[in-house]
Amino acid sequence: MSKTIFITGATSGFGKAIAEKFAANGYRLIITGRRDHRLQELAGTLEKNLSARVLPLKFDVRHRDEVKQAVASLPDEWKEIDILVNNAGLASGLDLFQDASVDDFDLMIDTNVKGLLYMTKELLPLMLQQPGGYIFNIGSVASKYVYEKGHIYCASKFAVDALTQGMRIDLLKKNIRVTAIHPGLVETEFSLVRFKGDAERAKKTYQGLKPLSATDIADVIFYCASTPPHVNINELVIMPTAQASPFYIDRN
Ligand code: NDP
Ligand code: 8X3
Repeated sequence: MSKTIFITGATSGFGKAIAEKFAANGYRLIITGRRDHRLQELAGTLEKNLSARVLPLKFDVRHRDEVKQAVASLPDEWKEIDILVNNAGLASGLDLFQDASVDDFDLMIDTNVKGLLYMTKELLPLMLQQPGGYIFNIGSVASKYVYEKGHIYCASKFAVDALTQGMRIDLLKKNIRVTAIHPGLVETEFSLVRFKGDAERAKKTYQGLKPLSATDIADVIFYCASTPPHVNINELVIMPTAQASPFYIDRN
């Protein structure tokens, strides 16, 4: 039977590209996010163009009852999950700590940390029913470096890094692989969300350099998932060639 990948945040960016990559390689997909029309559209395209089997599930990872309900709603033939990609996440605002909004703090912690926890806790019992599961957690260079105005976003992604290590340790005897992917500048809707719809400001983030694409990240995740079962890539930090760290970027 085909393997099944469960992807959070598949309506855009990395999640969508991961769905396309794995669908093209014969995986069954469970795609999730809050924007149902995008989920339906992606499912339709992948079914039509790639004959993929796709189950769209609309829910908000911040809401524990929604996560619980989504997992409980899985039909029996969709309960064998091979890969979970904890990708849903966001930055909201880029302001000095003293000027930043507490609502933004809540949004980032609730999505990037608590959402990942709820999702993993709810899906693990299913994944543990068969050997060889794989969890990908999407961190960031913000898991590795703290930059000006990054405070809570960086803290939430440092937490993703710590949780990835903690899961790998605690799941050691369960034959589950756990990998953190830490990308640098990737052009998606990320900056549009961070700057709350200010497209001009979002565009400037990527000006003067060739950023990574969501497809680059999907390719890396597919590579990790394709390694033999005894290989666990603990983490990967991936930046565009024009970026050495959040502080050193070659813009021409
Ligand atoms: P996008 O904004 O393009 O995609 C984010 C995805 O997350 C969307 O599908 C969105 O779906 C989903 N999402 C956000 N909040 C929720 C929620 N509460 N419940 C369910 N789904 C949610 O950004 P990216 O693809 O770039 O971001 C994906 C991940 O990569 C994030 O964790 C981000 O922090 C991380 N990252 C991004 C980098 C970049 O430069 N782009 C670099 C490093 C890490 P919907 O709105 O439909 O719910
Ligand atoms: C997104 C990349 O550099 O804005 O996680 O933190 S960065």
